[in-house]
Amino acid sequence: MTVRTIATTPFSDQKPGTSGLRKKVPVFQQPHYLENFVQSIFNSIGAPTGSTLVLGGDGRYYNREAIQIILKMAASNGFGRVLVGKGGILSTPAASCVIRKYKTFGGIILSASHNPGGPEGDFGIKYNVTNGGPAPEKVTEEIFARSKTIDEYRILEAADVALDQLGESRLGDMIVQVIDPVADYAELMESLFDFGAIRSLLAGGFRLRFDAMHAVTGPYAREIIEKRLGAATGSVMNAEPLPDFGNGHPDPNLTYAHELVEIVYGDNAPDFGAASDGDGDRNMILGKRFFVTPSDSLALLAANATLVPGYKNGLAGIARSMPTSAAADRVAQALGIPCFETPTGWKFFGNLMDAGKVTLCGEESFGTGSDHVREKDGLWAVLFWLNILAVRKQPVEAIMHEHWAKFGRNVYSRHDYEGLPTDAANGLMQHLHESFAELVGKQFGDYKVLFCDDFSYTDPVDGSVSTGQGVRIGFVDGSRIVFRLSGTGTEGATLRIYLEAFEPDISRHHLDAQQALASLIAIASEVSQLKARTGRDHPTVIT
Ligand code: VG1
Ligand code: CO
Repeated sequence: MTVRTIATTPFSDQKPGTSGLRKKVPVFQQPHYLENFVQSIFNSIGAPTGSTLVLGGDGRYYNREAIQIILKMAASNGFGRVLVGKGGILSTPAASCVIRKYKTFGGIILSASHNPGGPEGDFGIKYNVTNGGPAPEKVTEEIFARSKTIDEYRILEAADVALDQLGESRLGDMIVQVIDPVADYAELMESLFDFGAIRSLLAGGFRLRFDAMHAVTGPYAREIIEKRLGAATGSVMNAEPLPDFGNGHPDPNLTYAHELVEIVYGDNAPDFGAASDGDGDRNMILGKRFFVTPSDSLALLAANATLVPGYKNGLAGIARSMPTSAAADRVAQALGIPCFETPTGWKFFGNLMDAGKVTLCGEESFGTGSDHVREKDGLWAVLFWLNILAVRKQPVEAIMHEHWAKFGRNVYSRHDYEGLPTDAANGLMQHLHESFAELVGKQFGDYKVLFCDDFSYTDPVDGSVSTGQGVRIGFVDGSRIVFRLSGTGTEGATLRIYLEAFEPDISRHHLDAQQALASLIAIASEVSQLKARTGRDHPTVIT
């Protein structure tokens, strides 16, 4: 086996977005494209010779090919060992768990998360650091800088590694250790939650459906929910991971998880429904004919955390991304703990968790997690809910209404406009920036603008500053509209409009969010000149 040094030239578009580098599969299949990025990672991170790396992905199209390339490159870049999930599979939270448990130098996760897969679909790659979390901005910036000047990469000339049986094999001077992708993660879940109580709940006739959406969580959910917790066989649906996710869009929301939604809103509905995304880090929570918004879910988990063994001593603090509703802030205030507001993307939570400042974190984009790993964790959120339901023995809807009665309701919705021409989307954001001065103090019906800004964040742990994180329009009554452009898409631009109004009046807590937010939705269109600039007046996806 010989190490080959291959001459290459840079690609100009390898800037990691909100969560790693995501591109269409054919882009990654170009000669040297993946290799350039992987070598740029290795060139930036300075792993000492003999270091251990974790490697796995969500099983989407091109996962296996990419794993073979990365293994051969790791072997020629001084790594001593790679822990790779069997079949090349590791969910994002499981990868984080393995990095932490075995104290490896870092890990590479192959995923484009909730984006569709297949030969014409999306692929992605990201690097996670020693704490198990996504590389912080200073690391991703360094990787991007290296990618712009790269002129060679190193790869071993060798036969492909067998990935389908557990055990160790040698690749050059490096050991490839194929691990069970589920075992360490399942053990961690068992250490946090009261599996006995959840087992009794399920044995008592409580019915649930978990939709793995033909993505990575199938094997995890089968092992944990059906095998260890005893849910009826078939409770986990679409459990077979497929390279194209069965032609689906593995995004757990009311639009894309419609098969589950029909069951949970249909006759003979189960008591609980949940879904996860392509790489297993997102979650959607449903009760019988009832949808829990991710922002409310974070708040509810925080308010009930001490019912769960892993959190029985309470929380150090909570963090939420800026566009996430302030429901969690109200709980934090009641608990007398801090609540941090960070930019979008899980990488901003890592420092807060490492410093012991926060225990729970969440994003409105169906992301919830805690300091048990350093990624958001879909199945963890589902188990957290099940543990609470096992203790409280009330329906999801009743628990949520009780929560609102106590804390008030932050009515919330996000409207996404996908596939916009990039110029139109940039122009709209530019227009908003130019309107700040004119908007402040302006009255729109019942709503008066209190402030406008572009969110920037100073990390309280390392002092790093992140600017340009989304335009906020805050109203006098605490309502809010936020505009952001997505950093995970691979086609045109996606505009996200986040809408939030606080409703203390219990007699209005049952209202549909779109109705309750109608005025804010109209204001958002007006101030952004949405129709004129994009030609659209209706969102692609509403969550
Ligand atoms: C989106 C979400 C963000 C999330 C990110 C990665 O980013 O809004 O909250 O952290 O996806 O999630 P953006 O830049 O498109 O808004 V995942 O499950 O795709 O890793
Ligand atoms: Co994801």
